[in-house]
Amino acid sequence: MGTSQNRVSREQWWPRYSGSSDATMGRGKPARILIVDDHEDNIELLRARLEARGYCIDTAMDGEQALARVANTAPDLILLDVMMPRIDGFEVVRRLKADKTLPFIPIILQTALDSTEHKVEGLDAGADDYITKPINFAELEARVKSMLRIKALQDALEERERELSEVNSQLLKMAQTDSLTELDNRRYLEQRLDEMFEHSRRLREPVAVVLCDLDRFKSVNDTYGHQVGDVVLKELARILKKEAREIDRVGRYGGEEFMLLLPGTVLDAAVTFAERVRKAVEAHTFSFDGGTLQRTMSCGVAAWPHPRIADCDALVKAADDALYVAKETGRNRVIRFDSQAFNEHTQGKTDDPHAEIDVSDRALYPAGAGDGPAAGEDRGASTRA
Ligand code: GH3
Ligand code: MG
Ligand code: MG
Repeated sequence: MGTSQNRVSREQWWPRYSGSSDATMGRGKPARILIVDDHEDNIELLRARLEARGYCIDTAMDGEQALARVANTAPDLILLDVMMPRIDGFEVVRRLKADKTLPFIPIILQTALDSTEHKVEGLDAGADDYITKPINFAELEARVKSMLRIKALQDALEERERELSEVNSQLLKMAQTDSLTELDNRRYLEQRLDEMFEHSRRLREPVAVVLCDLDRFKSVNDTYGHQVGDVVLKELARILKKEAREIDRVGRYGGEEFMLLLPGTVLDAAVTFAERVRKAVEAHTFSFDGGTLQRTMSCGVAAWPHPRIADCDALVKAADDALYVAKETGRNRVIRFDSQAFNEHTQGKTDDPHAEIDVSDRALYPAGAGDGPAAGEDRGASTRA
């Protein structure tokens, strides 16, 4: 049977309040009350009574001063006179309640006007309660306490919301991140590629995918143990991240396979980039507790637009096919989809052996499509150095 064991009890996060004359409302420090009135006598009277009850009092002599005080330090409650020169109490309420940067501050209007009209206007303006002058102190104290209780609940609720939203963003981050390398995980990468591809298609901008796979990585595990294998993967992730631009996405696609998404990048530029990364890995000495080792990496590169790449899945498959050829033809190399080396190796193995490959601008940007690059424009120039 499910018991209350799993349930968060109210007391765990609803604030406790004693209902006594405790001016701290269970928060450990006295509540701060701002008294606003244009008559100093009224202020001093209220100040004396409330201070005697343990509240911490701040004062303002008009609406403008009141707004300035609140902007400086938000009080826990405001006792606000209605009739004041220039900015009256109603206007102060309106402005404070419209300010979304402020926490919830209960406002009790105090007015000499015992008319329903004024009460309604005050409450409509956003005041939380009102009290009529001449002030009955016992009643005022009860209303102050009641408002401070609501404030404590509201603050706890806001705090709880902040915590929940923090936890939510942590969870979201976890759902998108590979825990070992802290790179994007496969699901998130695929999501990003979908978006990137759609964006590229819309704007007729190129997009490239590089798939990388460590060579003979199994032997690292077999020789040095799985933990050292993990160290190598983490280190490789760091190298990839360092070589990539800010706008590129770098992720872990599978065990020792990594994927880079390069927006605005044509095939040539993506191959140059992959070659640079491959060299960086080859030159790197992986250090671990008790030794060092060297590794190489193979890469497959593909880019859109390409006559044989119709969609996102085809783009990934093209990069994967190229990676396969890189492995088959000796590892530690970058193979470009549709290159001579690729085609020689895959001849007779393609799904469509009659497919003619035309990589001219005409094929990539058919006449009438309108948005192809202008004559002489270097499509690679905008991509990477
Ligand atoms: P190839 O050059 O053909 O890619 O050879 P390889 O040994 O790298 O490839 P293979 O697919 O035979 O082995 C991949 C190895 O990667 C096997 C698997 O145990 C290891 N691996 C996958 N994920 C992890 C991981 O998170 N940590 C560690 N330490 N090893 C992993
Ligand atoms: Mg007045
Ligand atoms: Mg491998």
